[in-house]
Amino acid sequence: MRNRASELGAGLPPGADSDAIRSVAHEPILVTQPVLPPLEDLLPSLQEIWDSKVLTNGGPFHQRFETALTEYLGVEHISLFTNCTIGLVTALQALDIQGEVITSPYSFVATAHALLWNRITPKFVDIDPHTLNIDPERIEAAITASTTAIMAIHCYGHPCDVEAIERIAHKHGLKVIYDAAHAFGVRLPAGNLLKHGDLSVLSFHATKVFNTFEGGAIVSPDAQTKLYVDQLKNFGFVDDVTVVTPGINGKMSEFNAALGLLQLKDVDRAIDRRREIDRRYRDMLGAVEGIECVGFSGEALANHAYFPILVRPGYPMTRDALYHALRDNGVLVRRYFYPLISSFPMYSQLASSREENLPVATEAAAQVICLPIHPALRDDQVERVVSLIASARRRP
Ligand code: T4K
Repeated sequence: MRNRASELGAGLPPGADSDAIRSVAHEPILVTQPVLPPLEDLLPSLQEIWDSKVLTNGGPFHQRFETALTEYLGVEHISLFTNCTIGLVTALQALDIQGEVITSPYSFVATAHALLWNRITPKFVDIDPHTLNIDPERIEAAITASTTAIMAIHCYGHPCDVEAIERIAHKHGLKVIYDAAHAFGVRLPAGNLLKHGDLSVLSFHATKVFNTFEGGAIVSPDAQTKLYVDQLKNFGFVDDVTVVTPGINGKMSEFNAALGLLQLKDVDRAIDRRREIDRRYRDMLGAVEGIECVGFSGEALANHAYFPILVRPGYPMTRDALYHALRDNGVLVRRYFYPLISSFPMYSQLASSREENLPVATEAAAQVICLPIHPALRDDQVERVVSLIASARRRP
């Protein structure tokens, strides 16, 4: 059997680089790693929770974290959630979305599952080849009498073409929900990304730029919508004897909120380190034939949540060969987002799931690899990843 690990690194000239790679060959490099505060910094908050015995249901940490987040994110109305997926399900309920919703197949499966959980039919449209976000030009042709909304994803934290999407939504009377799971801290040159659309939903999962272990939030445009979202995430209660809507339990606990409050202090530094890593990758991979870095380059407005590359036909190996070779060398890269959501069995029968409807997404899913990026990633590890990619040899 062919030794994939030896195919990478075999093309390196003898010397420091190849020696370094060989010496760290089995140190695993994770695609991401959560940022955590020093444990002792969290202990006073834990003590407060233990003393008060208020563990959940909108306690003091929940309220403080919610306020701190509105300030950090520059939005007025935010509702904390147990995770982004429940946030997406609730957002659809809050806007009373039914029928068909236009969305992208190039995302984490939770985006479309939130639709199915509401018995809404996803209508997949293709993506833009540069941003890998939903292509606004494809949306209009997919609108039918049953279409009620657009669910767009700021994939990898790269902003959607919000102006174009909202023009179409306005013209056709559609709601817009942004799956902003990847978009914490992303800024637009003008305005606030999270103020676009009817609702935006964030994720604070362990693998995200900003984490509360598990967690998420819905950004609402006004106090009335936030109030309804808050009722929906608390079983529909408005007071202890009145239930106005069939809500769910989407509440964030005091532990997660206390952690979030602390995490906010360091998130800018974490994003700055991600930006440095992004720049290093782009500088070094720019010269590698057949490797294309996705998204916008190290500009100050991005959060650098992911570092996706596309392995084009000009590269000496296929995407999957590179993926396995990197993993065999301890670089635990991931293929976000392969397979396409539209290919999973609960979606594949839909007419919009046909491959010929989704050529750009199909190609991206076949070529993408997300490289390791997180604040604890060292420069020598970035160099090792790049050296492995740059040293691949074409198979005879
Ligand atoms: N919408 C979009 C566009 C999303 O990407 C997601 C989630 C959602 C909605 C839903 O958000 P949440 O409901 O989760 O808030 C991960 C995450 O579980 C998922 O949150 C995320 N997107 C998705 C893209 O990736 P996996 O299966 O790749 O994670 P896992 O466990 O393999 O972790 C990846 C690496 O991270 C590991 O190699 C090691 C490291 N890791 C991970 C965890 C969980 C740690 O070091 N510590 C940890 O605790 O799904």
